[in-house]
Order: sequence, then structure tokens, then C-alpha cells
Amino acid sequence: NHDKLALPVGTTLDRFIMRKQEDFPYATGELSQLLRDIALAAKIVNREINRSGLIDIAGAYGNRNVQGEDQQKLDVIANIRFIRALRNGGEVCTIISEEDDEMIQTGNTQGKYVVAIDPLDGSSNIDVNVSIGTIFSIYRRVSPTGNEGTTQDCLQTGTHQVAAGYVIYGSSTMMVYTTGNGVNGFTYEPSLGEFFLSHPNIQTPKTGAIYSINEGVSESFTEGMKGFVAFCKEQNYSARYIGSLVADFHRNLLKGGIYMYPTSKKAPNGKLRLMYECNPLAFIVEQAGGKSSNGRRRTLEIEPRDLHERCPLFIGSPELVEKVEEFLAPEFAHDAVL
Ligand code: P6P
Repeated sequence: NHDKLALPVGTTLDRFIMRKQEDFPYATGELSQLLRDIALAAKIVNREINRSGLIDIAGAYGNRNVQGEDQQKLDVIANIRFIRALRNGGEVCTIISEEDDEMIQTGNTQGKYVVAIDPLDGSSNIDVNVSIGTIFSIYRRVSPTGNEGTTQDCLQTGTHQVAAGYVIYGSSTMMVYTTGNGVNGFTYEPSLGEFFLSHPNIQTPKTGAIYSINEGVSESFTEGMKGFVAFCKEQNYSARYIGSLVADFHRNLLKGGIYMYPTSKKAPNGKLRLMYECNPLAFIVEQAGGKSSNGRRRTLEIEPRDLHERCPLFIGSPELVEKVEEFLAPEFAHDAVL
């Protein structure tokens, strides 16, 4: 059957989705359509981001929007675009978004899927032209169709994800995702409006020589955390920290390395969100042969209690995640189970 025939680099995202769906005899096409809806929103957000630098002087070019309303922040625009695409696509009943405190009901009560999304992460980096990203996670609802999605539909453990991915708006825009059968990366060609397969079957290196952490707050690191950072320096690893999660994650995924957002006095549960930052990236990294934990437990097995709960994140090459867990183990010895 088809999956023996590796799809060639240059295959469009649409054809790739269709071909992969054929590998699932009972697939009804809804997940495929959902992935296309996300790709469409990504194209629209990409265009907004690429214009953002000029919006402030847009008036001078006469293309301020007709209402003349102030330029909305790009993360607000991204949120509106993704929610609209998911609502119009019809496959999603409920959305958790970093931008909204409450669950968003799309009105598609027959929709079989729930999406958790960070529409534009690292938005503090937008005005300084640093790469930013969208991160998304897809679950099948557990409640019966015909009603709105429920909290139980949204608070599923990461192991129940049916798909997860990110879009990185960088020197080129890429969409990287998994449906549980490996990780594939697609590069966007704006002149054609298409994503093309550029990174088939991504496998992250077993180890690496890059460590990514904000050492500005290292005074508040635990002893174990300080010990691991010292270890990285003894190994002459490279410190690479863009301060934009998707950009730091994507670089380490391809080159090998570890990204860490530990607990600190300022952030006792870390800063990153479980449902739409840690879990989707954890699914991707595991599918690429990597590891992800909160310092002691596999990220994907953490039982969510709140839509926006935070958790520490140690993610990347498996040997480096195992190494940092060794350094952190003593501090968990007496702790209650996280
Ligand atoms: P800090 C951006 O605000 C973000 O959510 C991630 O994209 C990034 O990795 C992290 O926070 C940076 O946080 O505390 O190091 O500035």
C-alpha cells in the first residue's frame, strides 16, 4: 500500500494529507479537513505577520483598513483567524486558546474534535522581527456529538492527542506536524500559496551540544538545575536561547539539543502552558525520537486539571533529557508525586 512509497520532497501538503489518509481505511476525512483548515489559517496569519512591520506606517501607504481602526496586536489577529478557520471548517466543537480564559464553543455540535492552540507564541518578539510560532494540539472529543464540548473533552492527557503541530514564521514559514506516524515538515512558498514537503520523517539527534535556558534567572534555579547548567558548560555546549519557544524548539529538533523552562521562585510551576505549548511539542518530539518531561514525569502523562495550567518543560534529545533528570532527581526524592 501507499505508505511503503515514501512521498517525495516537494509533495504538497494537500496531497500528503490525502495520501496519508488512504493509509487509514476507516478514516472519514474529518481530521484531514481539520489539518487543511489549520494550514489555511497559517497562510493568512503568515501574510499578516509579513505585513506587520509596515502596518504602523500603513496610513502613509493608504491601506489602513476601511474602519481606520487601530492596528490590533498580531496575537489577537492570529487568534481570530485560527478560531474563524476552525469554526468555518466545521470539524471542531470546542477550542482552548492561550488568548481566551474560557473554552470557546464553535457551534459545531457535530464536530468530533477539540483543538488547544497558542495562536501566536512569543508575540513579545514580533516587533523586533524574531521568529514566532503557532502551536496546536488536536483531540477527539469524549462527549457525545450533538452538544457543546465539555471540560472533560478539553482536559485530556497528552497521550490522547490525535495530532499536534506548529507553524514557525521565520526566515521561511514552515508547518511541522504529526498524527502519530512520524513528524513531517512543510515549507511555505508564498508566491504559490502552497506548503511543500521539505523535511520528511524528521528524527531528532539522540544527543546534542546545544542547551536553551534563560540563565538570567539562574540565581533562583534549584541546585540540580544549576548543576546541569554547569555540566553543559563543562561539555562546552553552545548556549542558544532566542526566547521564542517555537524557534528554540525547532532549531534543537533539527540539530539536537535541549530546551528547558524550569521552575523558579518567580514561576513555581514554570511559565509554559501544558495544553497548548508543552503537550503538542512533547508529542512531536517523541514521534521524532526525542523526550519531554517536567523534570521527573513524561509530559504526555501529566493529568491536566486546568485549561491553562503551567508545567516545567525539559524537551529535546533523549540523552540530554535523561541527563537533566539525573541532576534534578535528588530534589524530587522527598517531594509529593507531581
Ligand atoms: P523568558 C515567550 O513569551 C515564551 O512564552 C516562549 O515563547 C519563550 O520560550 C519563553 O516565553 C521565554 O520566557 O522568561 O525566558 O523570557
